[in-house]
Amino acid sequence: MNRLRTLCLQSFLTTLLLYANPEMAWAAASAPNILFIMADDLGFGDPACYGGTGVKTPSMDRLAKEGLRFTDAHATSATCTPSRYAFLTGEYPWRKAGTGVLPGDAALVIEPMQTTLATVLKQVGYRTGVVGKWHLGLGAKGGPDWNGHIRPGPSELGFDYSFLMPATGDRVPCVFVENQRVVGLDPNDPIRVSFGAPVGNEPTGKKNPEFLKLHPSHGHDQTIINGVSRIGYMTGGKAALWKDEDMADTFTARALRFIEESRGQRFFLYFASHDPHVPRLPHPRFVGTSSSGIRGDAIAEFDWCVGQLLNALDRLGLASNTLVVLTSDNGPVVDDGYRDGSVENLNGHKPAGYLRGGKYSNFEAGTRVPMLVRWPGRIKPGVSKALFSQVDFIASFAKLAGTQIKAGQAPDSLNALPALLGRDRKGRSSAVEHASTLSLRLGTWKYITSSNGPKQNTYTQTDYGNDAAGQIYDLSTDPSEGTNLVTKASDKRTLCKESLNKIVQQGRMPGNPAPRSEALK
Ligand code: NG6
Ligand code: CA
Repeated sequence: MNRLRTLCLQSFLTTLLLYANPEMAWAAASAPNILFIMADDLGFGDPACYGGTGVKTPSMDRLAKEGLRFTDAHATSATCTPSRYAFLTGEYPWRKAGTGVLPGDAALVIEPMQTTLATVLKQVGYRTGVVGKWHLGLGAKGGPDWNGHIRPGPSELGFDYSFLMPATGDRVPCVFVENQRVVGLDPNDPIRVSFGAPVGNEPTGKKNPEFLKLHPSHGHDQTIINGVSRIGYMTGGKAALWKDEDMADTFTARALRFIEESRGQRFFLYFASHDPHVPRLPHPRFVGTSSSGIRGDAIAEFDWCVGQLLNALDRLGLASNTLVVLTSDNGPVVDDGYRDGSVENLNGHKPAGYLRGGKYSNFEAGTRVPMLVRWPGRIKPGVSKALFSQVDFIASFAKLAGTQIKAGQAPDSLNALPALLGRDRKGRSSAVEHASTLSLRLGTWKYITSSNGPKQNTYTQTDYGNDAAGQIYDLSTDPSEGTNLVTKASDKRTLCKESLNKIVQQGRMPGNPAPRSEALK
């Protein structure tokens, strides 16, 4: 009897707490697991289901067949760090200083107080994990302590589990960090990292090209690790160094373990592949499998990882209750600093498809990326032309999980769940694109603010999309941004300019609630 009374009291108190403190709420009963797969530099034209001819992508094609294939989905930015910052925080990265492409020893750019996708989902009971490329910095001001417990990091941002490549494959340190400690570190061989003066006596690409199995085409000539010279200097940590060729297998194994161990608990897994970013060193079993050189082989490796994850969902009976999203952090690049034959071997494959530009570019291919969304029984398979921005995932997933974001947080994120689920085929009315300058998409119009930068990147051969006079394109008739209508469509230009100025000045996306502090004024 006493036990019964205690139980009743407990459940009464829990109910009371849930009402009094929304942070103790649980996800809506219908909320699915979320498997979020982010490729690195995968282009709009790369997957076969987007018209790519250079590599077979059966797993991505499967997602396209079983889910929604978006044709106008965007990363916020044309490079990695800003794009991932926006994806996790719901804030356009150009609002915050220090969110450009980070060196490998940068401090964490997201404040531990900031709301993130992981904190939102964790607070309603999701088990949250991140596996793969991070590139958002680690540790407090001054950078991470590679030889200790690295704090703050993913756990301070709401992730229960993390297994990271700290920055990029072409930047030191070349070690994995699991739950904020370097994996396999020998305390007698401490790690030192520098992006300024050299540290240690390790060979460098500049001085010792004879040790290289992959040669740089530009930059990337500092410490040599696994026969590849990188950006930055590193010494120590010999036992912990990764082998690039095994990276995809390592990430996949960790991701599968995370999914298996989450059984019975709702999960959010952010799987951030390194493929097909440079240096491209896929496992030997993928080398030569594509018809577009090593870049195609790296995409084949990525597609294999996707297949492993989808198979695991099937095997564990989780597929119908898991929302799968697959996208990329920015547009494609072919020569991004190593002489790996990618340019010579493209064989007619067009990484950006019919779009103009690529990674780093203000043109559409800078930010418009593949996006596949699958939730069996809940999303009708097909193609969606909805304009979508990755900055909207946080508000959309909050809605999906039946929770709310605190006022003032995720200021640029709008609930785009109806678009993700295929019920809204128009999507956003406007979205900001970010490369060397800001652009605005207003429906099918594309406005690029005037910018004096170079026209073309001499190494990557990408059109940057800089023009001092400003640019406006009508994508409904000119999807490849060939005809600048800056003089002819000056009314549209003015409209776009005013809309963009408003978004910039207001500090949040119009339609989003004012920050709490502002609302109280
Ligand atoms: C550039 C690197 C490029 C790549 C990029 C970041 C050079 C010459 N180029 O600075 O190789 O690492 O940064 O890519 O060093 S991203 O996908 O992480 O944004
Ligand atoms: Ca990238």
